[in-house]
Amino acid sequence: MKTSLAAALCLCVFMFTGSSLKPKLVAEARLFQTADVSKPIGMAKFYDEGKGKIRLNLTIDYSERADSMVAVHFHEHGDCGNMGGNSHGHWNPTNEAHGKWGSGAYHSGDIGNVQLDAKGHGSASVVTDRWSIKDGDVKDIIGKAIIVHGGVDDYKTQPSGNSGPRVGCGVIEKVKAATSKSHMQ
Ligand SMILES: [Cu+2]
Ligand SMILES: [Zn+2]
Repeated sequence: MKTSLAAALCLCVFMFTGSSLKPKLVAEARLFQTADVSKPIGMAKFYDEGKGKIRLNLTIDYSERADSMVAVHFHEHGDCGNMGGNSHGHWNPTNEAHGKWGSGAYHSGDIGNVQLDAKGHGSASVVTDRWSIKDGDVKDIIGKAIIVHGGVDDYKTQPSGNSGPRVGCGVIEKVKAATSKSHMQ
């Protein structure tokens, strides 16, 4: 009995002090429908995990796309105009071929396919050292666009996986230090 109480207290103290070490929110992108920019369809949150790694937690809530698979990539220009066309091609700081995340070759923003459920909800999470939020860094993701496609990425076709129309878009923006205390969600 005494041991478990001590263990519980210990865990409690650990969780309390541990909370300040949680990854810090450093950037985010609010995603909207390209056909109607008043309609939000998701959120990308980027956290500094330390040691040069950044985590993306992506959530999509796109009811019009329920029960489908959508492809997600970072595109090189942070401009969602012209139905996402202004974002141009895939952001490709390492000059690699388009492909599947984690495979031999892929673009640094090839997040890949995300399955949406019956309500249009889906999520993805990635931790990588391919991104940074440092000005002038070739890996800097700030100002890039995140495009949600209405089709499935085949991970093969160059240069963009034959992923279909651009149905959602958002621009990655830096989160200022004063508001970066929010915990991971
Ligand atoms: Cu794309
Ligand atoms: Zn790509």
